[in-house]
Amino acid sequence: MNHLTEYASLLDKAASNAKDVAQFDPEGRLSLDDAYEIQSQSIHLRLARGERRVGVKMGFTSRAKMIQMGLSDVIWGRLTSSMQIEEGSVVEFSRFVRPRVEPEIAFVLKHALNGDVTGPQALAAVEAIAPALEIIDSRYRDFRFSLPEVIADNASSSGFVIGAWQRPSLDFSNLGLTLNLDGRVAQVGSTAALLGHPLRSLVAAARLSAAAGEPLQAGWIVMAGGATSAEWIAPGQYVSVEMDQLGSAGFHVKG
Ligand code: 0L1
Ligand code: MG
Repeated sequence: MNHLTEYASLLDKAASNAKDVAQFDPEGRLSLDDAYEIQSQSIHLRLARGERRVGVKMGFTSRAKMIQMGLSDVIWGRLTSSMQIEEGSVVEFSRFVRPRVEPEIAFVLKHALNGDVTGPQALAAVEAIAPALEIIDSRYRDFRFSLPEVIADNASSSGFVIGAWQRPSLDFSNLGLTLNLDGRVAQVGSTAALLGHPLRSLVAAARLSAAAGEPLQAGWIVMAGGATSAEWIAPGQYVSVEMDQLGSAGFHVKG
């Protein structure tokens, strides 16, 4: 077993058992290619247990966050079937290490999208859009990680909730939204926080997935990235996103 395979197994166990792990590359010496290889191998362990690949999540999609992290590009992770949480359902808090939530917009594709595409080409491949929530849950102790480590850890992705799908005919470039905890507004934002337009995040997803040899497929979901800062979640809470024109999505956290 080489060290990348060992790290993939370590992170897979941490996610499956909701048990945090020590950092293995705190100085960020691993290359980003190696970090994505660890991510890929850890997702293959899930697929080998019967999970299905259902799409892609985009991370660090706000310019401010990208600059803060010293990045010149967004990061991405892989979505599997067990990560999807039914809208309105109850989620056990114990399935996470130290979860946070962020409001997003989700796309579902009707056509594959492969490589460098324009915004209009990306839009033409979209079947529907929906308000969504991503649960991010770093598997590293004390929520401390380097850039290669967070990439290896599937960009902290742990779960996602999607509201009612709607045709992408409305202008979704700048929809106001709130992230609510027990009905109280915790964050206010706009879909414009996603690289200026959420479609840019989909274009980036098409480019990065194709470069990894896994082009976006018809039927896949793309979580376009956090539109506000993330909020910690706690047992007993009802967590929701309300988006102008698109509606809402939410879930309950069971203690
Ligand atoms: O933007 C993202 O979804 C990536 C989040 C990864 C870092 C974190 O755990 O905050
Ligand atoms: Mg996110």
